[in-house]
Amino acid sequence: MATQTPLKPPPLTRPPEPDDGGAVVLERRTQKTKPPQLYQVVMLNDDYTPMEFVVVVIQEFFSKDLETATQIMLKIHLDGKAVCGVYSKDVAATKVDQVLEAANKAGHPLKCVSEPIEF
Ligand code: TYC
Repeated sequence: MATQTPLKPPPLTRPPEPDDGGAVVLERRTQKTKPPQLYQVVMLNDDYTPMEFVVVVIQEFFSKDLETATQIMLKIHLDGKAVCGVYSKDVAATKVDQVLEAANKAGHPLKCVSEPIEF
């Protein structure tokens, strides 16, 4: 009876490391997925929109309580702009649309923009 030679394992791409536990890593990949880009919604000051309207908008669309909304409004008034919230791209764009639509309806020139956050 002819003895069969056992199948040879494929050649290693490199010698096994002492801590391999017998496993052979054929290829190491660097992680490809990045966390999604976040966007901040920045509200801008103007000379005409009433402070009370801005406070209500910040409360309603950015889920802030009265005190926080008032602080953000005052920061915009004093510094020219302030961040109202940080979101994914789509949600930030929706917030901007909601604010601009509410301002247009009320006849106020209130503006806000969304911008990618830089780290
Ligand atoms: N500057 C406005 C005023 O004095 C108030 C205001 C605050 C307007 C914030 C816009 O985003 C704004 N009536």
